Amino acid sequence: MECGIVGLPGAGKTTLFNALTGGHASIVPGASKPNVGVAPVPDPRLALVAKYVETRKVTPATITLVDIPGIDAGGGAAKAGPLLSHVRQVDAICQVVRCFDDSGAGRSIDPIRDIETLEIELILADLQLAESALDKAARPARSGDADAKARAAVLEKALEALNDSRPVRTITDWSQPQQAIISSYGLVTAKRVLYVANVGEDDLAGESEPVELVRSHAASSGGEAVAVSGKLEAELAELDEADRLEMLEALGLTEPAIGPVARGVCRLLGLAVFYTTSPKEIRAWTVSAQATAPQAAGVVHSDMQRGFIRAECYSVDDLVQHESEKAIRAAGRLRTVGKNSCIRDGDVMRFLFSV
Ligand SMILES: Nc1nc2c(ncn2[C@@H]2O[C@H](COP(=O)(O)OP(=O)(O)OP(=O)(O)O)[C@@H](O)[C@H]2O)c(=O)[nH]1
Ligand SMILES: [Mg+2]
Repeated sequence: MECGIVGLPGAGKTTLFNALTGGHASIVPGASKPNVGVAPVPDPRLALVAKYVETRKVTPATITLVDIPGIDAGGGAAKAGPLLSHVRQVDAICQVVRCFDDSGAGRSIDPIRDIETLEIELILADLQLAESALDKAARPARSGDADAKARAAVLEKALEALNDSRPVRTITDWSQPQQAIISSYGLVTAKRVLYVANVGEDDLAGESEPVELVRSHAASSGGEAVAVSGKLEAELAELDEADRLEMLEALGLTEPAIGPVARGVCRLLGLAVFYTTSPKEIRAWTVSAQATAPQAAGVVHSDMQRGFIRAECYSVDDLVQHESEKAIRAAGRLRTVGKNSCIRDGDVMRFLFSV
């Protein structure tokens, strides 16, 4: 799963990126290149699987983060477009919204102003991309090319929203083929948004009014919101595990920010997690919660999807209760699922296949 980090200059994107990935990207303003890093997704259920199933290696699911330089108000598509080219292919967007005091730099706290300012820039950049894509599709569409006609119709509908200052994600009645077309263009406003309210050290619980404003904005626009102190989290990421846990507890926090951020992105994208086990490796995978068993197999290996026969599954809860795969089988709790079954979040799965 991939997530792009966007926001106005100085919102704290790179600080958050460093905190989440344990990276050391420079936080001097005016960077021109994106930072790319990978963060493991914390998962208590994976730890439980590893507790009961013997293995040599435990591999969590990961989230790839792409931190791009700040997009300025009034920069226009010419400025935002090249920056956004780095996040066209990601699955979701994290929009960092400054809720910490930056009055030293002469900036007041006004998260809704900031959210709307950035959104205008994103809409302008998408407008330019969609218009030029429509230009390209128009001629073959006129001469009867069915594929180009379908693309032109999708782009026209997207442009109608953008011209009306609405993000493309507000269009919710795409057919499945149309959804595939719109995704292929990588319009940033077509992606789901996790708003990250970057709070100061005086509001670690995220209870201040600016954070509430971000939450209600997210709720009313089909997004999600989490409150995180990027600066504090970046400091935490520098500590070793024991010191980090001690400091988290002293601050009244239960876990580092990657937890709520990763869960927020999973909820936004409607993802489920499943596990595979072997003596070599136990591993967590993410897949659409609507996926069938063969589609889940395809996340592990395309051969497993192609040659899918059936899958044997059990829940992590069953594993905790029965303490071994053998005992689960003996208790009749092992389920066999076929090609048309949907997966269940939190299942341990073994795929039987033949190619
Ligand atoms: N007090 C406080 N300061 C923060 C926080 N997060 C970031 N900052 C400060 O804000 C400044 C900008 O942080 P960056 O992480 O570089 O922000 P950015 O959004 O990546 O900025 P650009 O890439 O230039 O757009 C730095 O001086 C940070 O130390 C925070 O949670 N609290
Ligand atoms: Mg930055």
